[in-house]
Amino acid sequence: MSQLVADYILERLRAWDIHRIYGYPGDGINAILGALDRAGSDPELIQVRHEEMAAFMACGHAKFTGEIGVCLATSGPGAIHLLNGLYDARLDHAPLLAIVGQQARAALGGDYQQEVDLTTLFKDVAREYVQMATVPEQMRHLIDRAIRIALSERTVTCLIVPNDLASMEAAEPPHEHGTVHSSIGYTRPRIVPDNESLRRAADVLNKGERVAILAGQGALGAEAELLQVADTLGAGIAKALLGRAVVPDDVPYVTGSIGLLGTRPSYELMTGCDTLMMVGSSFPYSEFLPEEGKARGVQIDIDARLIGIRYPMEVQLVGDARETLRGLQPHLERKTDRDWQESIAGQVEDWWELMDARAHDDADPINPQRVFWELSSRLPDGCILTSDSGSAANWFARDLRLRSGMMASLSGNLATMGPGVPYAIAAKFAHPERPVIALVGDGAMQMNGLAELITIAKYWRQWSDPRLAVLVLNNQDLNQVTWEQRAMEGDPRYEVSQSIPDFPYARYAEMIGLRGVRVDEPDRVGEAWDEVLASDRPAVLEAVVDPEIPPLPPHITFEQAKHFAQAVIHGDANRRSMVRNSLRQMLDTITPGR
Ligand SMILES: Cc1ncc(C[n+]2csc(CCOP(=O)(O)OP(=O)(O)O)c2C)c(N)n1
Ligand SMILES: [Mg+2]
Repeated sequence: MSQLVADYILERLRAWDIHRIYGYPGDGINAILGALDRAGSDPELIQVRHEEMAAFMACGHAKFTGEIGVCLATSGPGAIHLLNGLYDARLDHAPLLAIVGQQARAALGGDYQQEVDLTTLFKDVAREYVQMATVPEQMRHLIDRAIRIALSERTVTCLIVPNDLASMEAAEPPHEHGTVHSSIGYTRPRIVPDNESLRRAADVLNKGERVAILAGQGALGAEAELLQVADTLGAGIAKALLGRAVVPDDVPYVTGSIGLLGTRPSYELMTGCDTLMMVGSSFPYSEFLPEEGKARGVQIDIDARLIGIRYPMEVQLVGDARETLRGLQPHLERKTDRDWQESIAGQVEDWWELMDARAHDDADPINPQRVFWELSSRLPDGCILTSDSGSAANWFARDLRLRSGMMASLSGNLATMGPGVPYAIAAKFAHPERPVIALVGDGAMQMNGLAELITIAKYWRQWSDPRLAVLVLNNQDLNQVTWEQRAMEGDPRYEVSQSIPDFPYARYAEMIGLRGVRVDEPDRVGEAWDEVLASDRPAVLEAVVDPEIPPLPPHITFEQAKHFAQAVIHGDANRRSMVRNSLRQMLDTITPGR
């Protein structure tokens, strides 16, 4: 039976075990859409509101499954819209294939309508592989290579398909000179360092008296191994944001997140250690790592390009985190002196008490930390959390006690606004039986989250467990940046850029058939969570929160305190409540000696 190139593309995707595509139509991909229609629902097309969201969803799919995510957009404007989501995937090493349409081959180079040089446009974000198909015989290896390269390099690849080509008859490459004969399939190799390197690493770790472990997303799936190594070494474990769920927060020596959004115990762990082991992380901020020369370094990463670039490492182990930790374990000696780990555990305990106290600090009307504190004890088993960029990311990083079996992600390296809701949608499609919770600011909701609620309203009935809660922090402010302006520039809040309009998030949710709960009293936050987490359909929890609660770093530097004071002196419009609400919090975070 004859088959069009478009049908062939889908058949090949199926052969690669790809069954879902996030996309948006346009005449550059009409042939592919026709083929999707003929294909029934394998692969199924999930229709989004905006192509950037399709890219975020494909990225979310990759992050929550370990599989490749696929998105589809039309030529010109559709392709351009994908870009930010593709960069999000690229920077966080999520494998993703973007399929985009293009004008007919005969028109290319003719300043034709919607003609954009897509190969050049995608050359940076998909630099490992971006190709435009020109003849049907090429299609097989273009797909095979785009997928295999995305998976093996954990990156973004792009396939550009001119619309006339997609509706031509499909053809396999003939057995002759100048053709390529590819095949499907990718098996992740077992990558482990040699024994000599493991022994050298163990020697460094055994000699250390105060070992700190920093784990990132590369350590996902290595929970047991990390905890065993940390136990043997009497170490503490701090987590990079993308590794938020690598080890649970109810382990006494897990210090939580690191960095600007991190915890004080993580900061102390890094500044107090004499040996640092980084596992599957490329956490960028050196001021949160030990000072050069103060600690010996061991690093485990699957990608040699990412080793030894954040802190000088004495032993570099290129390998899979779990396998490498397993290989390391027999060489490690159990530390008899447990003081270091016990002191870490003590700090962690104090920290959680501080979080509790902070969550209950007065605010007008609700302290955002209270919203997360109330959620923390209510997190359903096996839930998946997504966070947007903004103040929510701080509380996501600090205030939630994740348990084993949960998943969590955000835009780690690009730190873009917008992925909170689309990641959550992708999580529901990938794991319909698990409750999903998105933590999003009102700015991000207005940027795109509100529109993607429509996607949720369209699809939620397909999910076996309908629970998808979207928390909106209604503070009528682009708060994270407001605080950055204060703390980093010493500038007062710039009303023109920072203030955003109020919007009835909960009522809007109700209007489109979802559940909507609005809460503006601190003591009602708990029941509001109970309600949305028990809802028979996706729900928006709109929490009216105080923008004057500082999402400050765990250690505030003298410089930042000075800037903050300056902002106040310069007449920050909100200074009275700001001073009342935040000075105390700031003081209890100042690190002695800084
Ligand atoms: C696409 C994009 N634009 C701008 C920024 C800069 N930025 C980071 S957080 C933020 C404010 C987010 O505001 P909102 O979503 O309301 O969250 P809040 O901090 O107020 O809780 C901005 C503007 C960004 N990270 N990404
Ligand atoms: Mg806001």
